Amino acid sequence: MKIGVVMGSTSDWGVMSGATAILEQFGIEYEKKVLSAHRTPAQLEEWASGARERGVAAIIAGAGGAAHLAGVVAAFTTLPVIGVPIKSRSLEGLDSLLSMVQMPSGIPVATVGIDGAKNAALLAIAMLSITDGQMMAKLDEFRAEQAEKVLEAEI
Ligand code: RP5
Repeated sequence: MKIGVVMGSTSDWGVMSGATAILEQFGIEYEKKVLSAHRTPAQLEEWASGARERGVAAIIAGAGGAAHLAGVVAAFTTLPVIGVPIKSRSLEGLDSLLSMVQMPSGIPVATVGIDGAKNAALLAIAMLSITDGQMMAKLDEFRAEQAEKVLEAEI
């Protein structure tokens, strides 16, 4: 199983690379793609609707502005879709957040915080861990290391 990572523009990569870094840290295969809901709608449909057949287990979709990318992806697949609202130039990402998190009933997008690409990856990994014991163990280890850092921190 792999994770699909899609973003609306190359300008999103600075944030979205945070998700792929986590996936690499956990040794998870992924496919990444730049596709836009408004600039390349036909190609986005093809990519999203074929994702399950390509062995994708969950999709992380990052976009800024009127960030309809994640919602459109969710319209074309029944795989879980995790939305990453990207901080926009004019409204600090509030527009991205609201357009993702307020999906109308029936087509959900699990939305993380603004620029929350790392958490999106961790959420996708948690989904994989439901049926993958090795992934569950890696997540436990990640959490334990995180706790250790907090406890060791000196001020
Ligand atoms: C969205 O518009 C993209 O996801 C990006 O966050 C934002 C700006 O895109 P560019 O103008 O930088 O290509 O579609």
